[in-house]
Amino acid sequence: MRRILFLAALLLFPLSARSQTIGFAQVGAESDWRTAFSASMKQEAARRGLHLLFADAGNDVGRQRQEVRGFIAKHVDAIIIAPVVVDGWSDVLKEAKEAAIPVFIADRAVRADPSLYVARIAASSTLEGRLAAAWLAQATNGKCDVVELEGTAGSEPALQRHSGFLAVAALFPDIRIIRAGNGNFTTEGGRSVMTRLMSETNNLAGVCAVLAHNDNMLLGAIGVMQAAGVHPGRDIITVSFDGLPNIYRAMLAGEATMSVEVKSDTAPYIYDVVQRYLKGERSFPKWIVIPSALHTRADAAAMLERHGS
Ligand code: GYE
Repeated sequence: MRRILFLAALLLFPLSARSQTIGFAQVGAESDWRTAFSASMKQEAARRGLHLLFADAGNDVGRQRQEVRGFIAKHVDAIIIAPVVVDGWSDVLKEAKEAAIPVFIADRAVRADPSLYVARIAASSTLEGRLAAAWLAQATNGKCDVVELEGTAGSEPALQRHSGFLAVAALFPDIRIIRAGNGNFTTEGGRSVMTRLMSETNNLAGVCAVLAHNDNMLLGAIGVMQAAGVHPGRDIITVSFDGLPNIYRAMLAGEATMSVEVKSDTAPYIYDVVQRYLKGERSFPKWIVIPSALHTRADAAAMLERHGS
């Protein structure tokens, strides 16, 4: 009898009282944005009493797929993936589905059958690119030769910021991307690609703006421009994405012009969806969009304050 009571108690023990184990497959640590996002995911997991398995893929999608397979083998309660690149996910997502482990996509997108994951919680890189082009068109009366610093090849923000920008820029025949190069979303990558682009354009002769797919690449590029006697923020308009403290500092120093802020403290939105799912809720929009907003020097000081720095 005692034994039966014990078993019954075990069965009735509410699932929510058990610590949930969540596997999070993170891209890497390539940028300030990424570091801030990782911190948000770790802090919020601790606050909610979630057991977080955190895997840093070092920007390598092969390694990231293996890490997700490791989570499946451990029978975690849920998996969150911030995918390095959009392609190559279908098999792993099917394996998670077969193991009945729900998958949530955070930040970057995947190109896979949407029925293979519960929902994506992320900002719209397309909208960010459009906003950047609309702002630039207005700032330059629709006339601007642009040099573009691209993020990781095949990653959703690099693809969509580029195509979103082009979609609006195409409405202005005198806005053109005249050169582009890949800086992998890192400060060092921004430095090296800018060094090459400077020599190809005779130190940006005739160039009106630098469009960087993230703040870190732009911060690297700013140093290179300055060393060559070009003054970003004055001679050259700068447009970037992320909106983290270092870019607002550069704006206040007159070295950067505009950044589209991409929220990085998004863990509460993400875990809300995951935990609601684990409690039994089943109807979620496929894409829960986190809004992005544009900032210039006019509100750089206020933004720094908001970041507490
Ligand atoms: O803009 C960049 C990072 O996926 C939104 O990845 C993210 C991007 C972010 O490396 O700094």
